[in-house]
Amino acid sequence: MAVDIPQRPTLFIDGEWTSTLSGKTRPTINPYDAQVLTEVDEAGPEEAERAIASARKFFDTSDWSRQSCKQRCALLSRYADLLQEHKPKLAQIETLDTGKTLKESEIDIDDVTNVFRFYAMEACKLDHDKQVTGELIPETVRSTVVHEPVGVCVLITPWNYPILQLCWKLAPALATGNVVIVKPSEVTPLSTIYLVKLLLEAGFPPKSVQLLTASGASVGPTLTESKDVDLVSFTGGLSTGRRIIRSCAETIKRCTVELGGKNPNVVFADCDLDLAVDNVLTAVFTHSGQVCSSGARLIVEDSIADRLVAGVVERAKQIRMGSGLDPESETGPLVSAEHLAKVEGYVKLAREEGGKVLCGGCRPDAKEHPELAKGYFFLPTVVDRCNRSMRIVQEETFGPILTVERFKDGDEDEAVRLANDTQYGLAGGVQSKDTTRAERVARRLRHGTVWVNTYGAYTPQAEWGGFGMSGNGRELGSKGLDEYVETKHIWNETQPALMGWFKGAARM
Ligand code: TXE
Repeated sequence: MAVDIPQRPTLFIDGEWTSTLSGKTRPTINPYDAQVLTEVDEAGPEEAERAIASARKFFDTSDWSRQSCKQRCALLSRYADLLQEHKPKLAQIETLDTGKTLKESEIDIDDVTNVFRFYAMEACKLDHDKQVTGELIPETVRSTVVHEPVGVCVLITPWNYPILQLCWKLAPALATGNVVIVKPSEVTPLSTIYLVKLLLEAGFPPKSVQLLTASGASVGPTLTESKDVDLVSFTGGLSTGRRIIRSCAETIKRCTVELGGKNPNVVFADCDLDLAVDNVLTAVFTHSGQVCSSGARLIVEDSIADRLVAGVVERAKQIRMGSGLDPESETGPLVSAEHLAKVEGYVKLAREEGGKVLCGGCRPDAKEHPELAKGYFFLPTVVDRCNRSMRIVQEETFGPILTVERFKDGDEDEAVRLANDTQYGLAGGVQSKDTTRAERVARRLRHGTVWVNTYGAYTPQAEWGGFGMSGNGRELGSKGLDEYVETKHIWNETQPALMGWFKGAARM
């Protein structure tokens, strides 16, 4: 199948595909071989201003936000069908741009198809106004709670799951009648361009969506500071998240952020060892560790630690790396040269801090694997002898690096203490055959999602998001919809009378 890589113009503003006035472009690179896939338009503040103005006008003057949910949700369902129809092409584009395997790209598309279908149903629940009745409401009053869209929503997404992260925001935002300005990562913009084209094909009004391909630095401040933007939903790194929250504070705009994690995977001695090894591998090495919920911290009970770690190392060495398009590949490269340098830096740091690298820790050998030499590959890495004082344990490396910490036999409290001893709180795992204990520990973890005897699954019906510095707000589930909804109370006095509060009050 010929790959349909989106071509310029790649900005979608005021209902039209367009390029920048300056003619500025940016290459997008295939991380498998460092070749340029294509050039996309690089928007600047001027294009961001135009997109905001168009979105604002459309939200304020069109009937889009006043349509019945049924009408909008028909579009969502149509979109879900289109995602499936275009899955082969869309998956190829995602794989070329991010380096992830085709299988992972396809799973992402299936997952977000379900997210669109879920919100097509869920949003309709908000179409019914809530009548407030009871002894606190006078009989003459009609008290109604109604739901409205928030308005102009800026959706800023990262490079690790471009399709998935965008659709988690797009589906609830559009289902509830908002207007969106989409800003994908400059590292992986291609699937987002394709997704916007499919929105138009599904029949969403052209001005309900605007697309800016650009770096965060060139359009970010214009988008997040604007008084005409009502909401920013951001997924990305901690330092950018902080900057965005500060910038949104000026206009008190709604702002939800998902900022990654440093996620513990707690393994008790009574686990099924083969299952635990498998879960630890899946948790940390899927998509080369470029996953916000990656189980990068192994916290293991002393008596089985050596056996478990040996099993993980043995299997980590066998992970087949390669082109995401090759069905034999189990994992692909890191996303960029810059990110590879960051991951390499963390392994160097780990060694300096006293960690013992048991496998990986470098790029694949170029003589042994010449086919991997041009790409940004990094071997699955296990670092033993780690503790909480080390930066490799505290900071998100976002690479295929597993750190190993041990806790005393039988000391559940210590396991929980270690697992919660992080500035983040996005996700975690518990591996134990004792399901009562596993459930108890899961409830004690200060993390937004906890997997027991598995790792990584999610469902559109259940909320996703973090405690602590992993962010605020939630995506997915009914709370994921609430982020995009304003709630209004209408108190309607049907038999008005003088209130008589001020003595001077009288009929004129
Ligand atoms: O992310 P950024 P980067 C983590 C991971 C990674 C680190 C840095 O640890 O190594 O973050 O990655 C846009 N105003 N995560 O630098 O900068 C940017 O263009 C508005 C975790 O790539 O956070 C992109 O679209 N937007 C994460 C998006 O923010 C701005 C997934 C994310 O980029 C902006 C990816 C600004 N001032 C990385 N500056 C997760 N939570 O899953 C940048 N952007």
